[in-house]
Amino acid sequence: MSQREGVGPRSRALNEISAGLFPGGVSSPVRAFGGVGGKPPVIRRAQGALLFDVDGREYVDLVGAWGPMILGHGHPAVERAVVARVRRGIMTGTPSPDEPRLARLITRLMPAVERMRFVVSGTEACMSALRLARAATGRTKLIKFAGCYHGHADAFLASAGSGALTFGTPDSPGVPPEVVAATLVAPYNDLGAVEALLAAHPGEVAAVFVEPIAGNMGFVPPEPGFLAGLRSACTRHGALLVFDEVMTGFRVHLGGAQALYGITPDLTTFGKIIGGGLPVGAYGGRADLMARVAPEGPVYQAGTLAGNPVAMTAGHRTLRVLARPGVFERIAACTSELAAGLAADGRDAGVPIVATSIGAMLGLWFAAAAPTNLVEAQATDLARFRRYHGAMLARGVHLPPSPFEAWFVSLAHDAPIIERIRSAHREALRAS
Ligand code: HOZ
Repeated sequence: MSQREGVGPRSRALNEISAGLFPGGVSSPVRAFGGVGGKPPVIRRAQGALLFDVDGREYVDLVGAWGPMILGHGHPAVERAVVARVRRGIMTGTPSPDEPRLARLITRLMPAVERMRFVVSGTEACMSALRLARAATGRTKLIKFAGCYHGHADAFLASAGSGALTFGTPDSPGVPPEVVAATLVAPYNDLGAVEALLAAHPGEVAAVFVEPIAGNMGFVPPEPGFLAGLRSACTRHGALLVFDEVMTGFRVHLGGAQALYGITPDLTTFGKIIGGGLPVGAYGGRADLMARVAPEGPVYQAGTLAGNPVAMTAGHRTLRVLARPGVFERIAACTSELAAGLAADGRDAGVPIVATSIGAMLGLWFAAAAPTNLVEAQATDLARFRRYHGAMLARGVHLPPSPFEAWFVSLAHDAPIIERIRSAHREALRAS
């Protein structure tokens, strides 16, 4: 694989045009490469595990559109279903058969989600779940974890992960202090801190929101007992437990993190995979809670493009393929083989690396030990990750442009693709 510094001339020219039109030249902050330096390649086409930029350069993709593309780009079954659905109308703003078809599949794979509401993004899903939790409990406060990201609604922009963390603005200007005053923040994996907050605010906490496997401060799994402890603390204190499975849903296990760890949350939020790459989100859970949502109940929430039938179709077909016998297992096996290979290459090169995975979600840290919370994640060798990212891109591997994002593997990542990643990795370790 040839090594190239920086992006090609067409990407550079388009980045310049976009810089004049969009803040940071992008539609979502992390994509600007501010977290790693340099400029992003402008992608023209995607197929399988590969991306092709406007300069004709090819990259192995480990971003997967930040999660949705678990079958790879352009999976034929998804593509066929989407094209057929587009021919019958893109959006009607009416009930369609596509919504219950996807919802029934989700409830089958995740039985704790008895009823749900489709929205258009993960941000909307979390924002709506919070409103419902507050209405159902008659309480205002919420507990979240430092480095977890639940979208960019005001209440969640306290110690937020993802782009907010990458760009050093985990608490955004423009959020009224009184709004985030109701947001209590605990360190991830620290059950004692959650118990202390619940005890200090008796009868005031509506919900505990958690990424059951954190992916927005980098990949940080829960320690044994943490999620079970949250479940029992919430039950004892009358707070709702909300699993944000926007990233983990159908990626760490076919039944999400809740099936993997055997925990039943009161509410779950979704995005990414359930839209197969088209804009979607959803929140759902206990039937008695969902009955409070308008028009059945008084908790208002609505959306012109909600339940878009093309997105419903893409999500349904993606989940159908994923649920075929052996498919999920194959992606998970490939992901753990990749993680083990990256770690072994690190050992051989004498570079302290932690590379681990759960299901089809992977994380790599330049550190001697895996971080268990945000403080430890920030103490890893971030400067080395930045150099490594550039070296991998130059060798044709497209990684998330931030140390604080998880990596996503797909069904299209086969043995030759894995070897391509590892060969670039071995060189990049030496070069960075
Ligand atoms: N915040 C998402 C990743 N954790 C999306 C990033 C993007 O699309 O730029």
